[in-house]
Amino acid sequence: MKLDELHREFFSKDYTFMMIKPDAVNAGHASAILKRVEEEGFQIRAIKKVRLTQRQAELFYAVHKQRPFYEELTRFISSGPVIAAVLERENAVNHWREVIGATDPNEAKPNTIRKLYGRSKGENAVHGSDSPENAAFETAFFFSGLELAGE
Ligand code: 3AN
Repeated sequence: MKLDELHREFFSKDYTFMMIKPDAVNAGHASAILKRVEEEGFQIRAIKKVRLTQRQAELFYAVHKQRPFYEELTRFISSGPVIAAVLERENAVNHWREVIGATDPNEAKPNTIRKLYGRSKGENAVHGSDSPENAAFETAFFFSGLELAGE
């Protein structure tokens, strides 16, 4: 069975991967962000708090390897614990990206999570997958089949 077949077996709707970044965890915004997740109609299918090593962060963000902020980004993401979760909902990827808002909190719409809790382009409180393919990769990076399918 391919990984995407396992995911299809586990989820009945679309899903996305989200992460509350170290800035928001450290500032005590995690519970407000998770409340918003539920208010937006997402079901939290898996969740964990974990501190990545810089090497693990480099692998997670490998698609951004050539970007000038790669080193800064991976150093920041590994600077403290993150809360990673898999969220299920219709149109999950697009809806979560609307809820979090633009990468730069200054450009994010009112009431988006990055507008409310972000500080800068790097320290912008949350992550959201940008496509169903990346949601599958990111989910598999953080959560095993055992964790997804456990009772
Ligand atoms: P998004 O997370 O909105 O899809 P991307 O794909 O442009 O944004 O960037 C990936 C990650 O890199 C973002 N989560 C963001 O925090 C970080 N990032 C983007 N631009 C910068 C920057 N100029 N300086 C530091 N970090 C950045």
